[in-house]
Amino acid sequence: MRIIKDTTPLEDGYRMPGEFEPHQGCIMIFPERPDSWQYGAYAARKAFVKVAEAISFSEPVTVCASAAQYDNARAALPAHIRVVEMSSNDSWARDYAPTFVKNKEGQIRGIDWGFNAWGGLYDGLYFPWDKDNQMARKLCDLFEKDVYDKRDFILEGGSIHVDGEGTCIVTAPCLLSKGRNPQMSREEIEETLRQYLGVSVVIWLPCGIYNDETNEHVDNICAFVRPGEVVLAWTQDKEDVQYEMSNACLAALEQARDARGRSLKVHKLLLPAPVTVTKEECEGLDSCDGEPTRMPGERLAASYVNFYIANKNIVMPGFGDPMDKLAKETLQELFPHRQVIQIYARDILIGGGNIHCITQQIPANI
Ligand code: KQY
Repeated sequence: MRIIKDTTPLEDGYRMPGEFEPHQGCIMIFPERPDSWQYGAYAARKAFVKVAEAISFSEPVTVCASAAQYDNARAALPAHIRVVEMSSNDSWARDYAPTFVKNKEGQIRGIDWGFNAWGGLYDGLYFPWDKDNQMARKLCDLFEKDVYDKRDFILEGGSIHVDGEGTCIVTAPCLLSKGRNPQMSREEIEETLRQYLGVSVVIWLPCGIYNDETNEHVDNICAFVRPGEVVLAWTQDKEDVQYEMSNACLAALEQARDARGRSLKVHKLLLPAPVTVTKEECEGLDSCDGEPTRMPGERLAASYVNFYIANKNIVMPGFGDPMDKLAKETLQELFPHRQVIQIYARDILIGGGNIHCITQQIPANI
């Protein structure tokens, strides 16, 4: 594996493909961390296994597990899913597995962004994060991909969505947060995204999902379903704090033009009723640096937008909410050539993210 420091993907003719483009596989990480996953992570593991199985109908899945969890992961996952021992601090493959880019010949390279647990010592979510930060490079080695060293720029995979045709969507509270790249201006951040993702237009949303502890990652509020079309997390409840937030995002999307000069078609994906964490769930979580990880009644950032687009299916969360059915139908209409599989994901949500956050696609080399 070559570590590339002197050129950028744009200079070398690489771009980040849309998630809806063909994949050669998907990466996940087995859950273990006791202040993220309640009661020994047993329920979370079951949900992760269901997600891995659903994706494996479409594409090969590799699950990384610590030495301590290797036997459990191997026993819990079917034989056709590869398990490799790799240490990490937690299980968010979207955020610290490599972002992969591709050139016209179908060659794939990885990007190793800096990772500091969503805000480092300023407002990060745990310490240390050193093992997470090593994963992109280790995974590029494992998958035999050359890797761009961009550790001097803090970015998580869940904070970007691209259409593969030159457009990237981000949220301002995340990309401009003080815990990530406070020394950089918005223009400098945009230029970095241009150079590394091979995009020409960056669309800035003013916010994400209420109480999303990632500083409001885009992958919980808005996602491309194909070039020119996005889904946006939506509520009709004017009393909900999310109402203004989703409306502000709609206004930004309606104003925007993508890299090809198109206006975006926005499909609204209604949210479930607010999901809050219970006292019993909180009691199953270890404290984080001596502080309670979650407080009973805390609202979790539940959103159906946090789905994964696999080659032949869509793997989306359900919350045991009456809206689950409508959300599934909406995504099925938007992806008529993929089968939508809905997985009960409360046990992933309690960790602070959802199905998109625990997966990272590797583009196909075609
Ligand atoms: O990408 C994500 N949504 C990850 C959030 C991690 C939270 C750690 N508890």
